[in-house]
Amino acid sequence: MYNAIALENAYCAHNYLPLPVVLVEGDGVYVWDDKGRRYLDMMSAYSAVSHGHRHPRLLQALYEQAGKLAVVSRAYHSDKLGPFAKYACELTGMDRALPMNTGAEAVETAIKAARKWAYKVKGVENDKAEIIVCAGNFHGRTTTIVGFSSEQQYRDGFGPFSPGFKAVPFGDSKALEQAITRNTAAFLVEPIQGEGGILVPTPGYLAACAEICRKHNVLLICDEVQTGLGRTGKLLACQHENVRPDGLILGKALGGGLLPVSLFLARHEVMDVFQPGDHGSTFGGNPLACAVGLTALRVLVEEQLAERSRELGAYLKEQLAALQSPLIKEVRGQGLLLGMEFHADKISARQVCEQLMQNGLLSKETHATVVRFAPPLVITRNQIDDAVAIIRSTLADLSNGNNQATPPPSLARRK
Ligand code: IF1
Repeated sequence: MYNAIALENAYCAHNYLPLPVVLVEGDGVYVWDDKGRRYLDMMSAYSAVSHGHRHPRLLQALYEQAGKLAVVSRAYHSDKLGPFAKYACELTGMDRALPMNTGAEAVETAIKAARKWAYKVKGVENDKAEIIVCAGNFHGRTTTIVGFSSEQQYRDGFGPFSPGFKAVPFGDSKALEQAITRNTAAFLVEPIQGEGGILVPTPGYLAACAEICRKHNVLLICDEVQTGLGRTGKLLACQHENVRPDGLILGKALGGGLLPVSLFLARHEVMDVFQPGDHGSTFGGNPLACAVGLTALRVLVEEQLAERSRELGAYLKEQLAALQSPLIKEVRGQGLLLGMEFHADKISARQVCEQLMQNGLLSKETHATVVRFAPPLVITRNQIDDAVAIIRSTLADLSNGNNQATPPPSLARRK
């Protein structure tokens, strides 16, 4: 048997530092490693697996469409794109959708739409359009996007960067208003900053931003790649604030945990700036992606995953907040997008993740001090209780200086 980790290390770029576990199978909220050990997946591939691993309806949609027609390019129509775009627009209250594959591509699409809208509709002088973003943002890894990141590592060595972006502090609507000029095309924001450390702004922030944008004829574009599709307890996180943005970016869970599927959605006035030939993608909107994406949206609605996320997220947050470990600084988040921040002088988030893994629970740190808990939205209350029990005993062991805890027997067995 080959050594999977050694092979990756030998033949893959070293742009990640994965936890030392080799996953071979998944089902619902569980994944299994190559030794038959089961883990509770409390990361869900950064929210891409909100429906759980190998959801039967999504698998059926995938198999059926793959057996019929998968990729044709946008040089032709297909019978699957229209129904997917229609349902996505109806659910989100947007007028039109532009299909792409990854989140970063949909963010790039939003940037192009905002700039072209600024020139063609708002009347901004050519090449002067500005987009305001937030400090601590995460919108992807393309050269344009990392150019407006405030994270040094994401930028270092990758310049020169695209001009036309300006950062304001996240959570400060006055700073947004002050930064707006007559050249401002759009404000691009995550309703909750994920990579930023699961940062939830004070209530009223997004609504205030929406008001300011409307007043100054600036587009509000919400990046809901991570917060969207039920993750925070509503279909969209901006719905917590009754905000309807001018542009909306979806990805991750839109692919049902099976494929990369993303959308940029917008109002007519914004999307209508695109003419044939302005933008596109070989794979964006392919029939296979559309069949899976449409089913992902339907399952989300029919299985009431947003409601589950709201109820079970509140329950999980309450349980985590009650842990009272001296290592914990704060528990925060909304719905099933939660972060646990640790005291930097006591322990690193990476150490916590390594020990959680030993004990049968997978998570991932963000920055040095925050561990995220974002399980598939299909998780049950009992499974949340299991997760909390593992987290409790792991933290107890870590604060006693014992980091060789044995896994609870129920999680050590084979499926
Ligand atoms: C990585 C974080 C999560 C995103 C938002 C766009 C994208 C993302 C709000 C781009 C992607 C990812 C990518 C992944 C890690 C990850 C992440 F830790 F960086 F912040 F989820 F929490 N907008 N997020 O969160 O989407 O092009 O990747 O499909 O390692 O880069 P993508």
